[in-house]
Amino acid sequence: MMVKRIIANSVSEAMELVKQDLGEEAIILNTRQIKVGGVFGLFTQKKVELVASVEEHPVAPSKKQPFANPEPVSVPPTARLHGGVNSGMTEQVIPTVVSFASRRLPEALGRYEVLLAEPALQRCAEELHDLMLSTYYKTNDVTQVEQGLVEAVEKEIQVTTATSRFVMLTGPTGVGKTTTIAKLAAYYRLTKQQTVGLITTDTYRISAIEQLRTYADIIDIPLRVAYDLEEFEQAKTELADCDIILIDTAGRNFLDAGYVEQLKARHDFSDTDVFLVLSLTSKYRDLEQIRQRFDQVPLSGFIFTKADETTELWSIYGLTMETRIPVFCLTTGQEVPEDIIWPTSPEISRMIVERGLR
Ligand SMILES: Nc1nc2c(ncn2[C@@H]2O[C@H](COP(=O)(O)OP(=O)(O)OP(=O)(O)O)[C@@H](O)[C@H]2O)c(=O)[nH]1
Ligand SMILES: [Mg+2]
Repeated sequence: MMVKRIIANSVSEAMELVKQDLGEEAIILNTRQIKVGGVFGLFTQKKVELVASVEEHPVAPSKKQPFANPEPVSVPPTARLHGGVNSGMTEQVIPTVVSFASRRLPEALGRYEVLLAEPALQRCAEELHDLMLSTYYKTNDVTQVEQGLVEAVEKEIQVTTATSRFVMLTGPTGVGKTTTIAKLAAYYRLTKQQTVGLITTDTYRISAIEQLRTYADIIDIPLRVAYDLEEFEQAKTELADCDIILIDTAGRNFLDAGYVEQLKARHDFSDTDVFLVLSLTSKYRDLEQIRQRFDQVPLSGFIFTKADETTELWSIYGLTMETRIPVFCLTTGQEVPEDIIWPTSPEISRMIVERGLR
């Protein structure tokens, strides 16, 4: 039996090298992440170490340029047959026949492949691919692969609460800002027993004011309408006694470059938690652009709406990973006040992974 130790930048690279060196019948004995190089722990590079073996007659290496130099390793006799490897590695070793038909995932992980094509995951697809492969080869257990994904997602997602008395919702047209304001107002008023005030600066449409007035009347809380920055400041002063003041804004076409400028002309963001409301039914590329428009606004968090109207939630992961902006809440339907949730980071991660694999 020939055993080789390969060091490469990723599991898929290492797999490619094994294939070239040992052929299609190679058996993966172990994979683990290692750090190489560096001085005093600085500037180290993350690499993947993979130990593979082949029974006999190894296939001649192909003429393709390898990604990295495979290093032969001498393995004690006890380590030579299935399951006995102990080359100073602590990971569990489960020999697994490698399918090298393509750089796709093994058949057992077929349903995970769809994830790698998700637009929201393009920047981390390779990392997730490697994670899934190495977990699978280490454990031979598909449920462990799912758990590994949940944990990887969880690391990137933070949640937040509103810490200011003033809470403003902004975002593109029709995403559910006003409906979410009504849900929040009911939550703070009825569940948390707080005094709540509403301000709307959406004066572009009469119906927008009426929509919020209806909710204000039902919940029995005051509403102020502000047409400019001066009235906005005045409304804030008038509602100063309230525990929490929710501010609704007009939705605008996010492709309009003046959107954020107009918003800034009508609002003062100091002492205010500004939440960007995004619909999960939007394309990921559009969500990224909307978020970029808000670079000049200090965002306290995201509110993701219409979680009930989509088959996947990967945008939450993509956006929070890119921006490090936390999640405030999710909305899950049109019903006021019930269709709003405040999941924890592990709950969001599980929702994302489970929905994506349905
Ligand atoms: N399915 C679903 N529909 C929602 C959700 N939240 C809001 N909606 C619906 O989305 C539509 C638009 O909601 P609005 O609250 O008026 O949206 P908006 O962002 O205030 O819209 P503009 O002020 O016009 O920019 C309404 O039909 C809501 O019932 C949700 O979580 N799920
Ligand atoms: Mg509205």
